[in-house]
Amino acid sequence: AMKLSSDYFSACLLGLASGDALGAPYEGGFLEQALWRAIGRTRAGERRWTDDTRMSLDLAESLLARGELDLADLASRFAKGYAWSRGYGQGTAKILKRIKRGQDWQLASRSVFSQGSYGNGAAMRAPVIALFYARDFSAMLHATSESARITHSHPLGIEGAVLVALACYALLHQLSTADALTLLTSHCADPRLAGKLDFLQCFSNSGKLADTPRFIVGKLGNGMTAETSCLTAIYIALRFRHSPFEEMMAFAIDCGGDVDTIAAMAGAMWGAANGEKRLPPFLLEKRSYIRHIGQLLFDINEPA
Ligand code: R7I
Ligand code: MG
Ligand code: MG
Ligand code: MG
Repeated sequence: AMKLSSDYFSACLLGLASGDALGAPYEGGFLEQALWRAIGRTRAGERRWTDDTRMSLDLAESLLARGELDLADLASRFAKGYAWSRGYGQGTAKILKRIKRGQDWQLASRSVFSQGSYGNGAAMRAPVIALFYARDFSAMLHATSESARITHSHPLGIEGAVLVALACYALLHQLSTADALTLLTSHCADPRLAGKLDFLQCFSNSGKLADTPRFIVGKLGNGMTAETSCLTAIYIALRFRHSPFEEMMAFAIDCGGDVDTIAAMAGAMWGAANGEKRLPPFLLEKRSYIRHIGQLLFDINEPA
């Protein structure tokens, strides 16, 4: 089996939380940004992260406690972890409040969008599944689409999650950018996402690195939906995979829109590729706990 190291598992989760925390001040309009200036730091001065990291930790804790994906357990952890101040997506917030009140998760999951959400909420936590199933590719694919069911059963919500999990998996296993894109293309069915993947392939073949954030956003998007954010995050991670984290982050901020989530997804991929030593060491909420969870996700993959 390929050699993996716990450093890269921790870095994937820390990269996710770092992108989230560093991107959060730029999300939303004037009011949201003013609010985040007021509540975006803990009393100790650490940068707080948002729903993206909270739900990723809920998912990791559930997988580690149950040893497999257990949707009832995961739904109750998502509900317990819900807090208004983390800026959850509107649909997700409604679903989690229903579960908190005791409604069955399967009923709650269809209460907002009848087909399930096509937001990026399932994709933003998909890196955790790539880590938990780092040595079982087909289990990873299956668990990623299953894990979307509580909040994001829409085909686009699911497919965005699968592409993000695959990209994390590819970078954790140190695949080349060309091989990573081939892998993603072979698991992409939706024509809208496939069209954007074609764009990434062209970018990778041309070796062109100078495209501006404005141009990339025009091609790939910067929204809250899976369709308009997942490929943007994958592009950013592949383009900056050998560059400093701060450069990747600056580009993500310049892209605007759903910055915390695009930077969380790109940050997770970047961390999986680069390991902990290259991550910026700023004061981050629960940094050592997040590192510890990454180590546990590594340990579960170690052949006894
Ligand atoms: O996807 P989700 O959990 O979170 C998305 C964002 C991230 O940026 C987080 O950082 C947080 O800030 O929220 O939230 P959802 O509410 O499931 O989806 C996000 C948005 O996508 C919704 O609020 C809708 O505007 C839109 N959306 C839909 N609109 C119409 N019909 C998602 N699905 C639908 C739909 O089926
Ligand atoms: Mg968020
Ligand atoms: Mg938001
Ligand atoms: Mg967001």
